[in-house]
Amino acid sequence: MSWQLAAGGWQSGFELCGVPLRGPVLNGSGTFDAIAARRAFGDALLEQFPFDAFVSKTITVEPRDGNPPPRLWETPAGMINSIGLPNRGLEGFLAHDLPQLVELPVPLVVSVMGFSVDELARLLSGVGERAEVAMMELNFSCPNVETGLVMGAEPEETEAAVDRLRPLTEKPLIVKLTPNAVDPAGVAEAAERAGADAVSLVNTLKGMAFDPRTGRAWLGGVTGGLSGPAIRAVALEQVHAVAERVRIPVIGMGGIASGHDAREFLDAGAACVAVGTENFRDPAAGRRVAFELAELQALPVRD
Ligand code: RRO
Repeated sequence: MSWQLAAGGWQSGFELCGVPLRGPVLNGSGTFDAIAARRAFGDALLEQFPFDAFVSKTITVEPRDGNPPPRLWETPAGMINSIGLPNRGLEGFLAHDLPQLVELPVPLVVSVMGFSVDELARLLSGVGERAEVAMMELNFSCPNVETGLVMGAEPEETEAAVDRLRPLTEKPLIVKLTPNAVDPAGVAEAAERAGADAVSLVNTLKGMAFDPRTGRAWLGGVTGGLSGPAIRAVALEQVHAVAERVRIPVIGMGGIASGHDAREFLDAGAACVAVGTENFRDPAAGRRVAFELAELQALPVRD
């Protein structure tokens, strides 16, 4: 891959699933609210956008309020979230969020989750036909919704779901894998067999915390998903195992907070990386990781 600056400022030669990207650093879905960031930082956000492609928060067909509070718990080197997929639903996303997200200066990936394959089909058809959307991510891995894990936990279900969904859009399909499966690499192979264009991993590991004062579960949703540097070694092992078994690109994530961390994921076989929990601490983390990574690779990166 070549990283030269091209006319218009984009680096040429780097791509994911045929979509040209200026570099390999994405965000993990749901870890960076680009609409709120635009309100806070104005056009400076567009001038120095932290990621090379933007992945939306996961949307569902119907609007959702999400889980009751508290929704977060800080752990050593990480956090547990139990957000529970709050979103405006398909219609609300198309009417309200999409027009704002298309103003971002990078390709847009829309993340979707359904409680059935029929719901996923509606989401893929509804969002996939929009020219502004570069790729779709199927979130088969949310840890905080009762039935959310079913499709991504088993190779057979994954293959059946992707097989049915694949023909519904011409957009590249990324399947987001859960680390809470017995055999994530088997699930990745199944997704590839059914026509997925890429896999991304890891989503959060199932976790739990107890309120020291009451002895009861801290999170309103009782259990949650653990993320941050605490899970990096687990994520690296899973990315390595998956990359050995599939030919499609792997988007690696799990506790990336520096260029060095990102390079470990590339060394493990990832084609791209995503920054997640670190965005909450430093909204510019994606850009910093990209610069640090480029420095490590002794390659130029766009200002
Ligand atoms: O919204 C969430 O609670 C959530 C989602 Br959709 C996900 O994919 N991963 C996660 O840790 N939390």
